[in-house]
Amino acid sequence: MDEKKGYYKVKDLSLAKEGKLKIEWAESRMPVLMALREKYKKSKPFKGFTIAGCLHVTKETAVLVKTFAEAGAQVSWSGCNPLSTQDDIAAALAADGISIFAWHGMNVKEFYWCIDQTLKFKPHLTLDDGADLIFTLHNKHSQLIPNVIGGTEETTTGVHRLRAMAKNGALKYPVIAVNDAETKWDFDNVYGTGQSTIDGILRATSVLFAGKNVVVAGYGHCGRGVAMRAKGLGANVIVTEVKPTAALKATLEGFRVMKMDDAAKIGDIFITATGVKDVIVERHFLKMKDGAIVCNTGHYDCEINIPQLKKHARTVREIRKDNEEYTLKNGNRIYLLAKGRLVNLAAAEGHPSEVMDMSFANQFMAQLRLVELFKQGKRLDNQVYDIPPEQDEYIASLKLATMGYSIDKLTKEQIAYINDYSAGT
Ligand code: 3DD
Repeated sequence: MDEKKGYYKVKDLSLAKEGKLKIEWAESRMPVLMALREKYKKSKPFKGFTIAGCLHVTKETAVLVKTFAEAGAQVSWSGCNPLSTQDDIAAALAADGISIFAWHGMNVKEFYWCIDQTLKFKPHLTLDDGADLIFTLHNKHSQLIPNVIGGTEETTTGVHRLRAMAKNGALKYPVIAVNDAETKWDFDNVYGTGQSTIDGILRATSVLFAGKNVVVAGYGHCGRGVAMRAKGLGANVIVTEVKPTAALKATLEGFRVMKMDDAAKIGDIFITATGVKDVIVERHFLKMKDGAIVCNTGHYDCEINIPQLKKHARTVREIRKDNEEYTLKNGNRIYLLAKGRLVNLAAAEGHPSEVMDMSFANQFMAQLRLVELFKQGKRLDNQVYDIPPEQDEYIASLKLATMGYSIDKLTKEQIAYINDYSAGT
């Protein structure tokens, strides 16, 4: 094992061997990102640049980190959720000389300590999933901002936060919204979240989904994926929403739609995917059936009001890994998974490698664009930018090719027809 003396903090370096194997497994299923690694490992465009990242430490993230390092970057890294770090992966990255500060089960103080350590490397680039790093940089280490040429943001919640910062003129460097790339949100958020959320619930409960009333709060890209996969397992899916168009889409997909106040009485498994706080609160807990399972797959742990659940609990015990049994004063038991944090990453391994392949190809190309602009003496404004559509097409084409698919091409005549507005009936 190539243990370089570096500055890092992980739970147990002896897990590195196991983590290394999992990373190789992920590399074998991330052909687009590996093609980018192959393309840039000689020219090393990131040489001389430091990237500070704050994103779930999973086997897929490790492939991205190693790709940045192979492309010449110095990388410092922390996890973006106290419960999502895979300790064997963190150990493997540390053993590879990456300055990583992450372990499973850290408290909030330790979480921000880890972010602070990554900033000691004075990054030129930041990479966020939920905007905690960029927010900490702006509010606690603003003296480092002149050194930063730009950043990227992985998730919906983070992009919302950054667009609000930019609108208030508070954003001090340009950020590219990787989340908003079609080859990210329409695949990672839908198919990734759909499968990994079910994965997390099954690992924490091993319950039968068929025949169960599964209540999905939020019918955005993530909720849509979860509802689709729960239905595939034979569940009766109920959707709750606040957005009329989203609720309407759910009804046309054949899902029942109702208020949480009504769903609380009949639900067997509750999954929040809204990005909003207080989706399930005390009045809902008090209506729930004995044995109801409650979990969240949104980025932050604010969607289920846990203090209110605790307030009504007579006893709490961990009945199995990532599964706490709250016995309420009314005698009913409610099972909270992964302490209300995102169940797909806290109780499982997050999205499958195949779908993170495209999300992280977008991350790599967005960071490369920032570096290339810098080298040309250009700098974007302090705004949040979308991924260019041609990048989406490029990544989707690469992905299709690695899957062995080929597609048709528009002829010159068809292109002319599309551009010829005069052609009518
Ligand atoms: N996210 C889900 N699965 C992940 C994995 N296997 N590795 C790293 C991050 C992972 C979170 C992303 O889906 C992110 O895009 C989000 O939170 O939206």
